[in-house]
Amino acid sequence: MKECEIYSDLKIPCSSKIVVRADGRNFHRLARELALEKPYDKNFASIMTMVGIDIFQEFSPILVYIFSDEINILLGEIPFAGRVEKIDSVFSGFISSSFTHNLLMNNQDHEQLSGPISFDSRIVPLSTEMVVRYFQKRQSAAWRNCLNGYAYWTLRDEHSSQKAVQILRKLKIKDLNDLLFNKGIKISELPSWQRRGMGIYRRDVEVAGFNPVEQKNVISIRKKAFIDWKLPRFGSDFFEGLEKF
Ligand SMILES: Nc1nc2c(ncn2[C@@H]2O[C@H](COP(=O)(O)OP(=O)(O)OP(=O)(O)O)[C@@H](O)[C@H]2O)c(=O)[nH]1
Ligand SMILES: [Mg+2]
Repeated sequence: MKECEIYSDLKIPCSSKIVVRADGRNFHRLARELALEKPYDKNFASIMTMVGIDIFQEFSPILVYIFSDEINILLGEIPFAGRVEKIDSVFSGFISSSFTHNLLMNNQDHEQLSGPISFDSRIVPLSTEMVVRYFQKRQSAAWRNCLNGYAYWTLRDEHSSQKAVQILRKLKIKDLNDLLFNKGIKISELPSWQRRGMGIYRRDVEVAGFNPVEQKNVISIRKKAFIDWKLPRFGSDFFEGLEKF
């Protein structure tokens, strides 16, 4: 029956980088089950970054970019000989499992969960020039998500969820800003990770060690995966500074 596995030979085009983008399935429900803080829950965001660290250790990507329940993984070296089905299935499986593992390790009561947690996954092949534009777009989505999230929960003080969504649809960015400002929320003063998302990438860190020959403590510089909670706005300079880009 091998001949029926018609997608198994599907491969990523040569000479492109790829982003694997994963998204939590039905996390609206999961947020309710875990009683996450609205619109942003730091503990949930932290668990998402732990998934990012697991991805870093397993697949050595250039960058992992996270906001809400979305994880973007920029890979320079394409794994599994570029086989699309293999990459998509392994990444979504790995991420679902890592998320559940980290959630439970962080004292989350598993009885709160109504069932298994899953992430979907898709592959986006990109030329090097398109990478910056791709991540700028995702960061704009993070910003929109932030505005909408605060505006939605502000409207929910007075309206049903259906009505709040209906009002939200009609509001332009300026109206959203005004709505939040009138409620005393200064959107530009919200934590950076809520407005711009979180990044994980390798950078130089100082590591303390002991030199047995010279019998003294030494500080050396190592590249280590680092969680950036205060990302800048994405631009070429950020990507040119990344290892392996
Ligand atoms: N309360 C709370 N909810 C969050 C947080 N981060 C993500 N979410 C929830 O996750 C959802 C993510 O949006 P979507 O991916 O569009 O919705 P989804 O329910 O996961 O639906 P599918 O991805 O289509 O399966 C948001 O609508 C929120 O309900 C958080 O920090 N706090
Ligand atoms: Mg989702």
